[in-house]
Amino acid sequence: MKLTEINLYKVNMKMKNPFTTSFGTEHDRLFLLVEIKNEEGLSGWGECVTSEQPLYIEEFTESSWIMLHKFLIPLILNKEINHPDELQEFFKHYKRNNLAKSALDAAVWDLYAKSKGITLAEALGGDSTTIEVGISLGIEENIDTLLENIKQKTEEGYKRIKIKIKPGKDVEVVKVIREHFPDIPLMVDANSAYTLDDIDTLKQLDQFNLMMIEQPLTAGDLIDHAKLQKELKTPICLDESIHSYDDARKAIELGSGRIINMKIARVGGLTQAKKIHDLCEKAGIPMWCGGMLESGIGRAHNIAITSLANFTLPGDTASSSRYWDKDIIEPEVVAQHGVLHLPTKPGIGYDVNIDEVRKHTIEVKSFN
Ligand code: OSB
Ligand code: MG
Repeated sequence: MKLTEINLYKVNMKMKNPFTTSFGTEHDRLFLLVEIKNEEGLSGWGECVTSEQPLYIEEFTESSWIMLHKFLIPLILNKEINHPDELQEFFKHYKRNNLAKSALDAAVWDLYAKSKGITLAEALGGDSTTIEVGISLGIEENIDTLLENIKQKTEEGYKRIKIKIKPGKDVEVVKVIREHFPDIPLMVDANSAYTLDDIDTLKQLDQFNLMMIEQPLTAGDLIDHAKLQKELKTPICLDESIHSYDDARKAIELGSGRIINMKIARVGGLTQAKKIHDLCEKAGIPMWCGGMLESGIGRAHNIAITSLANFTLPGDTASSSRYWDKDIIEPEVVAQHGVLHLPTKPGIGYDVNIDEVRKHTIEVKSFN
């Protein structure tokens, strides 16, 4: 198929509630959408899940906007491709910028699946028809607010609760949660807020029967994560550390963690995500799909990849209503008792509500 038209949207959506991690608070999502059309007029969609500031990763919305229109889109516009994997060859000389690359990769995968009349999950080789979802809860000033959030989400049936931690809001917080909820599947995510100097604090977390501790140390610290894992009973899960197949291979070889959080965008798209999935499956490393506070478009891609066999742990792909008053896809994503049914229509399987997209769009660039 030929990629005859590409539209790049800069979008600002207001979140229902602010979300606080160890690196800051997000109130709104300023991100990008990509629409790619083929010669038959079919549209594939992808989401560039950047934030306004480079806090989670070095990319940010303005940097990806430039990366996409100045470098990446011209490489693929009007090119004939047979399969989305071919994008890797086009992009290979440009370093990193995985979130920007992933937006195009995801749109081409959606378009490819639609052109074949199959679901994105089928195109990726996934066979699950339902997936289990957990929920990620931000840091709260007031512990009672957090306890109330946990109670509510547990009652809604989410399959595991993840809370964000940072120095000073860790052991005590988890202790109080365990007093109220001794048995819920619980995990913590530090977003790189600690160093090996904090090992005593991190070791104290071992007493709370946590499913895992996500990304305690800095992204590049595979060696320090390996040292830490040797000292902890609780499995370490890597998020920010894994940007590529090679990162995953090295992390597994070093023993830097026992679980991997897959974020499609962080690894540069679905082609890479699938390769890393297959590697982890062979190595016996369980995975789950992480979230980046996506709109329904990014969420749909997350749901599709989670249908692959090695996604054995509940992911962060919660209902649209967790984040948005109104999502930009139809129907919206709805988890029932922590379970989502894979959509059955071709491609991402949800319709993009273009009026709703336009309502939130602050800038568009079109290429053909
Ligand atoms: O570390 O997984 C993370 C949100 C933004 C940036 C990083 C992370 C997160 C989340 C929320 O944990 C996941 C979600 O619900 O989309
Ligand atoms: Mg994380």
